[in-house]
Amino acid sequence: MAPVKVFGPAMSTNVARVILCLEEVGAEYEVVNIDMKSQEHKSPEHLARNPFGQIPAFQDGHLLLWESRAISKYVLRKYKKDEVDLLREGNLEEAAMVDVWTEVEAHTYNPALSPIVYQCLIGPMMRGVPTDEKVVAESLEKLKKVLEVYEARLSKHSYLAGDFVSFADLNHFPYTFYFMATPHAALFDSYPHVKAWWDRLMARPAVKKIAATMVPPKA
Ligand SMILES: N[C@@H](CCC(=O)N[C@@H](CS)C(=O)NCC(=O)O)C(=O)O
Repeated sequence: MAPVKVFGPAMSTNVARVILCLEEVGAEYEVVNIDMKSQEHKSPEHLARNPFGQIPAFQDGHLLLWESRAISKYVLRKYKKDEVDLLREGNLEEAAMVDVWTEVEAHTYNPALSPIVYQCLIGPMMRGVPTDEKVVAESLEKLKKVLEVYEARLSKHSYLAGDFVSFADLNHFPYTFYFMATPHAALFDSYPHVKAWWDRLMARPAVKKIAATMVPPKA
């Protein structure tokens, strides 16, 4: 059977989220690079895969998907095994907690943390746009409040959804990985349970493998 395809530069955060899930479940896959500099993501071929002209896109035979979190869930459902069950859909309460913390990542954590990554790394290093320190300072204040909630949660459970690793945790990997290359990485040291959780995630073989391919732009 042809391997599933992920379209987009592997180093890109939302693409890395999908690739990490493919690695976690041990699926065979192919990464098809999309050249963002030449606007390939806005080409008719790519718009047929993702009508919003963004990366990632994903193909499994006739099925075309976009939105990295939705693609990731498809991958985790399709390749679920007893020993790799990252959505816990066999248990209503556990699955609900995975959903809760997956939503928290998308709507609370990421909006606080990702502007710092854009301002400190992606803008200055890849697009020649200087860091807006006001945006960074405001985002850091938001992030501290979010991390206080994470610290409380992770002082009671080893992972976000409970005492089991899940998609809710893995979902945090790409942006947090790049955050750790910003001058503000030490912020996590103030939240020991969050830091220990991050270190546990970084020790996972699939995470190590993907991290080795994602060289952060130099700050
Ligand atoms: N919510 C989408 C966001 C996708 C997204 O923002 N992709 C960026 C790259 S990381 C992109 O394609 N940017 C180019 C554009 O929007 O034109 C997802 O999770 O897949």
